[in-house]
Amino acid sequence: MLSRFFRKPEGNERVPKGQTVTERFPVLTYGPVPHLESQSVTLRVWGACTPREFSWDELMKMPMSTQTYDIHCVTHWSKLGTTWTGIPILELMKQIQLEERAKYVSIHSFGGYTTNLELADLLRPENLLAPTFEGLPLEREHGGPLRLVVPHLYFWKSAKWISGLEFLEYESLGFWERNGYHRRGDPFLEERYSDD
Ligand SMILES: Nc1nc2c(c(=O)[nH]1)N[C@H]1C(S)=C(S)[C@@H](COP(=O)(O)O)O[C@H]1N2
Ligand SMILES: [Mo]
Repeated sequence: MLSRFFRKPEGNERVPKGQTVTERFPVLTYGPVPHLESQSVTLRVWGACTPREFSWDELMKMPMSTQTYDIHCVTHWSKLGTTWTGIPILELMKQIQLEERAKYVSIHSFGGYTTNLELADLLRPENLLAPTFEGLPLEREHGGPLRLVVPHLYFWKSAKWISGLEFLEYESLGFWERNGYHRRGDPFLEERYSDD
């Protein structure tokens, strides 16, 4: 009987409209999967900030946090209770001098994928640069050695094989956003596609 009080919320309270829960972890990648040695992975920041490049070793020395959350893909699957370990974006940002005009960010990946975020959507405590999924090194297909995780937006915003953050004064659309996806992509508002 106790379980009645301690049970997790029912799936439906957590699953946005139009989504179906999957136990699997589908791979969605446009184009080839890059082969990257961890040591060759760096994170470059530029644009409306003091430019700098973080080495893999510098990144791995930053404070890490483990967080569990639901992820929602625009292709209608949701996966509940995924656990990621990584550098909180807010920790990384302590080492980045932003200019006041920075209002948007373009996320860049090895291989050329890009996606865009408003600064406020990047600067959330749950967002991670994650090398670890469910306690194991993140698989290459899922973005290993390092990917962004922005769980409050559709999963296309969570750039795999992240290589850089370009801070911008004006919004610049990323790969899927230029190809018809919504500029922001909140799954609970069903912001799947752009209207124009
Ligand atoms: N670099 C890169 N990141 C990417 C993608 C991609 O094609 N390239 N696909 C996006 C899309 S559309 C989704 S739904 C998720 C899928 O992540 P997964 O393959 O780990 O499920 O990654 C996102 N990040
Ligand atoms: Mo996607």
